[in-house]
Amino acid sequence: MSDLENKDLQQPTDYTAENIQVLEGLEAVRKRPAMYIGDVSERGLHHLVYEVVDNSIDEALAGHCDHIWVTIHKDNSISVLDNGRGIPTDYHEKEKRSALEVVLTVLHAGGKFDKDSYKVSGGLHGVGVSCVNALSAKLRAEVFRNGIHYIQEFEYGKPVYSVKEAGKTDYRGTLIWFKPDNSIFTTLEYKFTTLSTRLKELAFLNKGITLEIVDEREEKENGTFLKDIYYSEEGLKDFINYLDGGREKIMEYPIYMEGEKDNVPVEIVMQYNTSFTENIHSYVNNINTIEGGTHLAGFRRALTRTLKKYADESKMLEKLEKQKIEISGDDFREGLTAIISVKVAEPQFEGQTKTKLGNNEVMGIVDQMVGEMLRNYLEENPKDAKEIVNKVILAATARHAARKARELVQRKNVFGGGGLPGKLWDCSSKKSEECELYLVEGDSAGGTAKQGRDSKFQAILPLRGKILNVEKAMPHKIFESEEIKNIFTALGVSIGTEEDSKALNLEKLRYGKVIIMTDADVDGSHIATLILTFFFRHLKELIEFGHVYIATPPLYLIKKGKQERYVWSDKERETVTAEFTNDGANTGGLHVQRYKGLGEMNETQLWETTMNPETRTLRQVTIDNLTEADRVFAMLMGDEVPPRREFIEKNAHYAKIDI
Ligand code: 0RA
Repeated sequence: MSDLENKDLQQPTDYTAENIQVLEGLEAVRKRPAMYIGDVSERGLHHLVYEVVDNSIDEALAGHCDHIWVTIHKDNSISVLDNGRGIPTDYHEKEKRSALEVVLTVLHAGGKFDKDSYKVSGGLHGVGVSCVNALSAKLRAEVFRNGIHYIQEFEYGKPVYSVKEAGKTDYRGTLIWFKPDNSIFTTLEYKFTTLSTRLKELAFLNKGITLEIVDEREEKENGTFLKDIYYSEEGLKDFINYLDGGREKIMEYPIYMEGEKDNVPVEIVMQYNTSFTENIHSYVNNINTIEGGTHLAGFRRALTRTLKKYADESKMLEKLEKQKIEISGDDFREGLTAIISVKVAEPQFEGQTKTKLGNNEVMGIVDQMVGEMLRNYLEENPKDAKEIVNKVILAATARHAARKARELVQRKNVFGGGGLPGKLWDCSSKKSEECELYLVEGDSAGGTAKQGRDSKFQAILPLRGKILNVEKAMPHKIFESEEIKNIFTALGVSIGTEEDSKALNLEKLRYGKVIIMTDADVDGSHIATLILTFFFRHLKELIEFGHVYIATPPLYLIKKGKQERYVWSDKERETVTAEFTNDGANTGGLHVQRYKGLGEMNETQLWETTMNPETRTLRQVTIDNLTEADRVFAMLMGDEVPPRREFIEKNAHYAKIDI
C-alpha cells in the first residue's frame, strides 16, 4: 500500500489556520517537549533558564535594561529578574486577555507587542517564555511598570487567575519565577557551573550588561550564598583574552572588526598563538553555532584569500614552493583563535543539532567585511603580518610531516600485519554497542583488570605512564606515539588532519563505551585529562556522541568485624565510620584502608567496585559548553602555569573535572 492510499496519512480537507493554532498550543509543547526544547534531560532543564534570560537580553539589546539577576532557589526553582521596561500588562481587545498572559501562553508571541524592537536573542529554538510556562508545574510573573506591581500565576501553563495589581512600586522590570514540571524532566537539579558558564558567555557576547547568579542551595559560613557576577566592558576583546589565557600569543593585540551590512551586525575578534589547534567559535544571536554555517564559511574564505594574497605578494612562500609543499586552507587556521558573532533577524538553523546557520546572504556579508578589514590590518601592521605568515608556513611544513607520518602508520597497518595492538586484551563479543574498552593506567592495574573483567564484553588496553600532551606537541607526533596509535587502532577508527577525513567514521567504532580508568590521585587525574585532551582535539565525535566515560574507583574500604563498605568520598567515610562505631562510642576493631591506586585492589575488588555494570558508577563525559571546554583544555595542558594552578586550586574540592 502506498502512502497516498493510506487514509490516515492524508491531510484533512478542512485543515484551517484554526487547527494550526490548536496544534501550536501549549498542550503540544507538553506532549512533545523535546521538539521545542531539544530534550527533557539535564540539557533541556537548563534550556528553560536560557529561554527566560534570552528575553531579558533582548530587552537589554533594545537599550532598556542593563542588569539581569538569576537565582537558583533551595527547591531548584529559578528566578530571572531584569530592570527592563516590564512586559506590558494592558488588556488586549482582540485576544480577550492581557498582553502578559498572551506572552506567557501563546507560542512565539514574545515579540508581538513591540514592533520597533529588533528581536535577535530569542533562544535556540526561538520558542519563547510560553514554552517554559508549559513545562513548569508553577510559574509566577511579576511586572513592575508605570509605578505598579502586577502579578499573575500559572500552573502547567494555565493561568490560575488573570493579572492583578499587587501594590505600588518604584522599581521597573520583569521577574519570572518557575518550577519545572517533574513529570516532564528526567532530572530537576540545576547545576550552578552550567548556568554560570552560560551567563559568563552572554556577558562577553553582549558588552555592558551585568549578569548575576546566586545559588541559594549553597550557603557559606558567613551566611552569604555562592554567587558569580559577570560584566564585560570590551565584549569579544575580553572574551578572546579570557579564552587564550593559557596560550602563548604571537601578536600583542587581537585583531578586532565590527560592522553592519544589510541589517546584519557582525563582530569578529581573532589572534594567533603558538599552539597547533584551530579554535574558531561562532555565534548567531548569542547561540553557539557548533556546526558552523554560512557566517563561518564567509570568514574562512576571506581569511584564506586575504592572507594568501598578502603572503604571495610579500614573496614569503617561495621557501615552500622550493620544497614542493603546497599550502592548504587548514594552514591559515592553525594556532588561530577567533570569535565570530553575528545577529540575524530571521535565522535559518540547520543540521543535526540545529546549530548550523543556513542563511546564504550572510556568507557574502562576512566575507566582504573580513576581506576588507584584514587587508587593511596587514598593510598597517607589517610586523604582525610577518609573524602570521611565518606561522602559516610552519603549519604547512608540519602538516606535510604529519601526512608522511600518518601514511607510514597506515601502510604498516595494511602491509605489516596491521591488526590490533599487541597489548590489547580484546573481548569476545563483536557487537560494538555492548562492548566496552577500558583504558587503564599502568601495566599492573591492566593485569588486575584483565583478571577481574567479564571478557565477553569488556576489553582492556593498559597505557604506560603519561600519554603525549597533544596540546603542546607538533601534530605529527601523534602518529609517532605508541600509546596513541594503540588507542585509535583498538577503537577501529582513523584520525587525520586533512579536511575531508575530519568527518570521522564512528561506524567503525569497535566499542560502545570507552572507559578511562586511572588511579584516584593527582597523577591519575592528569593521565585522564591527557586522554580526554586527545579525544577532545582529535576524536571530538567520540565525546559528542556519548561514548566516553570515566570509571570511579573507591577511595576507602572500611571494615569492622564482618562489616565491609567501600566509600567514594571523605564525607561518606565519616558517615560510614559513625555508623560502624555507633557515633564514635566503639572504635575498637575499626579498619580504614585508603586505596591510593588501582593496584591496591585485587581483581574481585576491582570488578565489584569499578567494573561490574550492576554495581559500578560511570561518569559520562559530556560537553556543556564547547567554548569553555576548549579554554579549560588549553589552560590545563598549556605552557602557562599560573592559570592552571588557579584552576586546580579553585576546583580542588571537586573529585572530578566537569567538562
Ligand atoms: C514586549 C514589549 C515590551 C517589553 C517586553 C516585551 C519585555 C519582555 C520581557 C521578557 C523579560 N523581560 C522583559 N522585558 C520586557 C515593552 C513595550 C513598551 O514598553 O513600549
